[in-house]
Amino acid sequence: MPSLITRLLVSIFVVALVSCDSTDAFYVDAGADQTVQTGGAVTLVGTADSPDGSITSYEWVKISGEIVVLTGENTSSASFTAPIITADTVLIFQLMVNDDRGGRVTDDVNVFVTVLPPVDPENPTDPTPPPPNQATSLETEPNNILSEANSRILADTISGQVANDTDQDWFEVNLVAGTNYRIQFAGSEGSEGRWGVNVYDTSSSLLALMAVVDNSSAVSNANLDIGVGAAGKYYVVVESYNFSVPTQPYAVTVITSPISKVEIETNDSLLTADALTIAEAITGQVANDTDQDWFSFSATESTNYQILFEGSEDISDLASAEWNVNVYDSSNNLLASTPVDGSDVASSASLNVGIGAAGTYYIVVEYGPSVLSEVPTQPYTVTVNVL
Ligand SMILES: [Ca+2]
Ligand SMILES: [Ca+2]
Ligand SMILES: [Ca+2]
Ligand SMILES: [Ca+2]
Repeated sequence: MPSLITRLLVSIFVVALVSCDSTDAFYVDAGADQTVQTGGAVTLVGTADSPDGSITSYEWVKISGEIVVLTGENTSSASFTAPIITADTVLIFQLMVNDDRGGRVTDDVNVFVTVLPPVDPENPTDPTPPPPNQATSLETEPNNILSEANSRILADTISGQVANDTDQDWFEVNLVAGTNYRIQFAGSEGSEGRWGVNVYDTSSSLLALMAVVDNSSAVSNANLDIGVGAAGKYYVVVESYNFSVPTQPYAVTVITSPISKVEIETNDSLLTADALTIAEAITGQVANDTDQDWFSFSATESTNYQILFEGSEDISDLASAEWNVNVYDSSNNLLASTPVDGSDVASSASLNVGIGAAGTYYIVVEYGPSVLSEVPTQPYTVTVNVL
């Protein structure tokens, strides 16, 4: 018969083995790291297993980051609303799980909170907004004037509807200088209705306009890229375009643009011209019949340059729009000019200019008024190349 001490040692060894087993197989996983937009809903889902015992408690604790209110923190799945932030941040949560054998395991998870919507890493160049029925928020009427603007567009995809030819839907957005923004618009009309998507500053000056025409049954996505010269409040306004009232909902949101060069309004004079880099396209838009878009480039002596303009208005009956593309020297002398008819699917124009003296030269894009032509409603690009 084993001595008492031997029996005691064996018992301790067995207990140690069980304890060891229990801890080895007992695991918890707090889930994959997540990225959400400020104000978004977050659900943390943990998984845990104690093969030799049963789980007695879950506890989610935030161990780093802004204050949040957790619900379900004593269950396997906790949720909270991401804090409202002005700069990207990270929250770190820990899930602690106990079992009835005295085991305890923990795991951490990071939640990255971003000011702007996260860009799909699989498709970083052309993020597509969700269709209107998947919008995260609804417009709140009345939102028909600047002072009634809805204010959550930067945090949400908003779904709205243009009720009649006088309904304007105003959405306020805080933008900063130095960042390019993309207004993503989605709507499926399948008829003659069309939307006008406008950007205004706080003085109600129109900075950009895009008409969205959709005569197909498919969702029509349209992007309007803008840059602003000063930080502050700006307004995205959706309305019917040219009295063609759409009947279906639309979705609109604002994200950071994947385009590196976008015109910065107001750029309506030589002194406020946007600087171009040779061989790098810039995207712009002629907002109305008085909008001029000035772009400057540095030319070297005795060099020939190509000014390449690309734009198309070939959408429904808006095809009669026309641009003028002009080249000036720094004394405002017109060196070259061409109209661009937007009626072709791929409308483009190429102006070749020989530069005698080194200096700063200017390209000006504007509405080309001629018989029957209308103000363009679609974006264009301009590129200066060395010939
Ligand atoms: Ca509305
Ligand atoms: Ca409205
Ligand atoms: Ca413009
Ligand atoms: Ca302009």
